Amino acid sequence: MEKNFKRTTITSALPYANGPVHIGHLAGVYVPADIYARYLRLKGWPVIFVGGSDEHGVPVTIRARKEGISVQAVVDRYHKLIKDSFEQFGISFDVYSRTTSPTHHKLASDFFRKLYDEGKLTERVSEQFYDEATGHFLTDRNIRGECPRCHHADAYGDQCEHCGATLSPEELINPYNAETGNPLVRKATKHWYLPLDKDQPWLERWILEEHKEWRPNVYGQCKSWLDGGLRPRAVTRDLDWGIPVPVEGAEGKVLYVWFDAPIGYISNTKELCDQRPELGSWETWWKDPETRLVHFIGKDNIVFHCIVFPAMLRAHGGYILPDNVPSNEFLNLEGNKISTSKNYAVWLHEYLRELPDRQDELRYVLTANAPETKDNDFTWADYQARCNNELVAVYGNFVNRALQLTQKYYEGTVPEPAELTDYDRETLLAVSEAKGKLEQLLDGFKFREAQKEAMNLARIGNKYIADSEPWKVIKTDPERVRTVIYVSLQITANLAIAFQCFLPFSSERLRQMLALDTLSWADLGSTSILPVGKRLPKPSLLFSKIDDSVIEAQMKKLEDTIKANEEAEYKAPALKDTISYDDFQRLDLRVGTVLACERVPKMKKLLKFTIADGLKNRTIVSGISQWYEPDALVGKQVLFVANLAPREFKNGLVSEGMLLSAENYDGSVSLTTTERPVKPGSQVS
Ligand code: B3M
Ligand code: ZN
Repeated sequence: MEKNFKRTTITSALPYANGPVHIGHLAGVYVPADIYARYLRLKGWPVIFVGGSDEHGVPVTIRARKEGISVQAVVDRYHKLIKDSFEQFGISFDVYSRTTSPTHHKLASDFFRKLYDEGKLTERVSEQFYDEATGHFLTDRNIRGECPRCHHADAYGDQCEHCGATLSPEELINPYNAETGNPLVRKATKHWYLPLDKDQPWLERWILEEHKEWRPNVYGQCKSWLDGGLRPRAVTRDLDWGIPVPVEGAEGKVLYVWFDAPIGYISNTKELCDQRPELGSWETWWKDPETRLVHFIGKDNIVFHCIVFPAMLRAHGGYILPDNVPSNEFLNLEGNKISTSKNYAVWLHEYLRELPDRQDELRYVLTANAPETKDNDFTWADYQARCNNELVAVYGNFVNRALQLTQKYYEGTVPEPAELTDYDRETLLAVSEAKGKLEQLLDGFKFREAQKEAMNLARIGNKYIADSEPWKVIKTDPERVRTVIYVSLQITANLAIAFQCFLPFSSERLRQMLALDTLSWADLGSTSILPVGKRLPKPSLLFSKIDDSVIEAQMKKLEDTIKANEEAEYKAPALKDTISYDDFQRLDLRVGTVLACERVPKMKKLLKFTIADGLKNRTIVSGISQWYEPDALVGKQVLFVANLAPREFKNGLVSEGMLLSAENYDGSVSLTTTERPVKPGSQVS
C-alpha cells in the first residue's frame, strides 16, 4: 500500500436472492474477500467486511412468478439460505444484511433524491416495449422474438443464442413477452439517467493513470469501456418491485437494481455501526480519506464497481472511491459453464450436507485453483487429488508426525532443544522468510500464490522431519531428537497462523492442539512460538482422505443434471418435405424376427442380424452396437425396410435392408417393434 490508510472497508458483491450460492460465487468473490479480511484482522488492523443480499431486480420477480409465490417469500427464502451457507463456510462478514431493509430503502432513496435535487440526473422520455395484457414494461432479457439475422424464432432482446448476434430489442421481428408469450407494443415512458458521458475525463484519469496497479483483467475491461465512450445510463425502471423513485409523477417506477445495490454496501455499514458503537460512525468507513475501500466482485460486475458506482459516489459528493477492485474471472465446473437456471453447479448448501465438516477442503481447492487471472475449471478429480495429496499427505501428515512424536517421546510437552545444527538453522530461516513472502502476495491480492506459500511451510516441515528421521535417531542420539521435535513444533505453530486466513476451521483445530490462546500474525516467522515445557493435549488428525465413492457420487449428480437438461431442452427436428401417398406406398416395411445377432470383427459400431422375414432369412447390418448386447436381441421382433437396395460394407458384408429405430434426445438409439407378436414377413403400413 503506497498510501498510509488507517482502516479498510471490504465489500463483497451482494448476491441476488433468486437462488442458492454455489462454488463459483465462493471462488470468485467470497473466499478471496474473506482471506483478505481475516488477514487484516490477524494483523490487528481496523477493518470491516460488509456483505448482504441483493433482493431487488428482475430475477427475483421471475423466480416468484415461476414458483407462484410472492417476491418477498422468494427473497426471504434465499436470503436465509445464502446467509447460512456463507456462515458455515466461515465467510467472516461483520454484517450480512439485505437490500429490502428499511435502512437501505431510506438511504438509497435519499441518495437518489440528492442527485435529483442537485440536477445531477437527466430526464428523458423514450419508447420501451410494453405488454398491454399484463400492464408491464419489459427488460431486454425478457423480450424475445425472431432474430433479424438468422431468423431463429426465439432470440433474446439482447442476443441471439442461435447465431450469436448482439441485438437490441427493437431489432427483433414480432417481439413477445418471454414469460407470457403476449405480443409487445412500444410505449413512451420517462426515466432518469446518470450522465456518465460527462464523467469520462476524470474516470480516464483516475483509472487509466492513477490505478495502473489494478489487476490486468479489471484495468483492461475499464479501458475498453472508456475507449468505447461512456453514455448516459438509466437509473430507474418501470417495475413494481424495488425502491420507489422518490419523485412526484414517478408512480410505478423503481430505482434500477444496479443503482440501489451498491448503495447497499453503505446501508449495511450503517446497520453494522448502529449495532456496534465501538466501530464509530458509519461515515468514517465511507467518507474519511484515510479509509481504504476495496470491492471484491466477479468479472461481470466490473463496470458497475469501477465506473458507475464511483460516478454515483462522486456525483453525490463526500464519499471515498475504491482503492482497488480485485475481480476474479469465472470458475467453470467439469468443463461447463456453471448455471443457476440450469441447476448446473455445486451448491454450497448441498455440499455442506453431502460432505459435512469439509469446508476447509473446498476453500483450499477453490483458492488453489482460483480464477484470478483467467477462467478456471473445478473438477472433482482435482478436488480429490488436492485434498488427498496436499492437505492430507503434506500438511496433515507433517502436523500429525510432529504432534504424535511429542506425545510418544515427551508425554506431550514441548522438549528443550539442544544445540542447533546448520540444517536446523537453514530450515528455521526458510520458515521465518515465509512471512515477508506471504505479506507481499496477500497485499497484492495474489491469494492463490499466497496459499501455495503457506503450503510450502508444510513441505519444509515434512522434508525436515523426514530428513532428520527422529524415529531412528531416538535410539542413538535422544538429544538430537529433542531439537528436531522442538523445531517441528515451531513450524506447526507457524502453519496454524499462516493458514488461518485460508483454512480457518483446521487452523482453529490446530490452535487447540497446540494449546495456544490466540493466533497472531506478529508471531508468524517466529521460531519460539511454543515455549519449552508447554503441555499439549492429545492430537487428532487434521484432515482425512476423500474416498473415490464420494467423488463418483458427485460426478453422477452432475451427469444426471446434464441429462435432465438435455431432456428438458429437447426439440423435435423440423419436418421433412411433404411426400405423396404413392411415395409412401413404394416403401416396403415389414416385421422380422431376430434369429441371430453378433458383433462384426474390426467394425466396432456394427451388429450383424439374421432376420426371419417369412420368405427366406436375410442379413441386416445396423450401427447400433453401442446401445445393445447382441444376445439380448435374439427372438425379438423388429421393423425393417425390406425393399432397400442391398448395401455392401468394406469387408464384403452385405446388408439386405434397414432396421427401423428411433434416436432419442441424447443420441441413444431404440429399435422399433410391434405392439403384439405377428408373423414374420407381415407388412407394415
Ligand atoms: N447482485 C450481481 C451478481 O450477483 C449483483 C451484484 C451486486 S453488487 C452491488 O452478479
Ligand atoms: Zn440469430
